[in-house]
Amino acid sequence: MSHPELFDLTFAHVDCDAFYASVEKRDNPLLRDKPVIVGHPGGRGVVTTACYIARRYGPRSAMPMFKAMALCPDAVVIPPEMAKYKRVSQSIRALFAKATPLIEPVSLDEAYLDLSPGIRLIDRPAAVLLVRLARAIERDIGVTVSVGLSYNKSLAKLASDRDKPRGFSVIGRAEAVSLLATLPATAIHGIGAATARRLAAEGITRVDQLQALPEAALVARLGKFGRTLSRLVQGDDPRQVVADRPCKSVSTETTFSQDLAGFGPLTEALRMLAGSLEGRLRRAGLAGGTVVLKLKTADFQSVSRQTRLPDPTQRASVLFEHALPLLRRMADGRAYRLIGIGADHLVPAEQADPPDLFTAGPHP
Ligand code: TTP
Ligand code: MG
Repeated sequence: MSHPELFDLTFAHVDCDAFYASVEKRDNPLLRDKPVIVGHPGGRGVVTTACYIARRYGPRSAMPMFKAMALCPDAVVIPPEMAKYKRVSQSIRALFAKATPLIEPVSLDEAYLDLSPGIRLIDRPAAVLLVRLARAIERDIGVTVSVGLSYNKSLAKLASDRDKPRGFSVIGRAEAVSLLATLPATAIHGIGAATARRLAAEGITRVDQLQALPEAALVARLGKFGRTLSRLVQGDDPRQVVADRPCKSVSTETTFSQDLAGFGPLTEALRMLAGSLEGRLRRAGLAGGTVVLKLKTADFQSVSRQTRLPDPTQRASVLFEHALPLLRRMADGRAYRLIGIGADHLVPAEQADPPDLFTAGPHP
């Protein structure tokens, strides 16, 4: 595998290949070279999973079983055993957790992983960790996965589907837009059947056509989603990987006795709060990968802004320094009744604040 951006990309999507069928083959080696369909046999059932051998004959997920059997009469049909697939899914998750705490499962067989330097638990490039993970899953759990690696979630997901089964596919910044241009509109995350029909009614069926439209034209057609879409088709997806585990945030806030406006006074309040946030993080043995600024306007509107830190930290000075530009943008004359600062994307304190040459300090 070679790619100029291989060692810079940190967003991964990992998706098991023909998941339920692979688990059944693992548990019964006699099935290994046979077409296997997982689903309830009989008249009204549908295919839940068709293994890759069965797929050669046409059966697919959600196809009526009678149709799948007509296409592939030799298929071995196995009723699904969800509890088992759930256990396998948890074992896979346990392997992910060795690489990163930031895991966002989407279903039993797929998850996003954030393997950026401030987050990952092993100091190797994401690509290396992913190859190791895929190998470990195959060896220890007995199913195969396909990996997508990119610089955001939707492209990582797109990538994981491009080289199935047992794939490893990379989409870099340099080729994202031109690659998207070759795809059907339905390849874009969020374009479901209904949206696709609406676009097709106007002759729009491909991503390059969407790329050619200004944002306003997409908003006119699709409302708020048009704005998201105009970014997605340019390879731009701001969504973070969100851990499903109670990776709760730590925060602190203060309500002013009188509403406060202006950058100066708000800055002073923020500086105080950053100090108390550091104390809270230290007590909890945690460090924040993201700093969150929260404000409430005089008329009770809550606004929050956040920014990713270069490395997870417990330090008030770092939290403050990164929250300040967020505050600068919000301190536009509006009066605020409350300000707060929080740390999100928490990691154990051991992974925080790599020591540098200038802080040979008192901390052990
Ligand atoms: P998918 O990841 O969509 O499919 P897959 O893992 O079987 O195959 P692929 O190699 O293409 O990823 O779905 C994961 C599991 O979810 C699948 O094994 C069964 C279940 N599933 C359903 O029950 N119904 C469905 O319509 C689909 C698509 C999946
Ligand atoms: Mg799958």
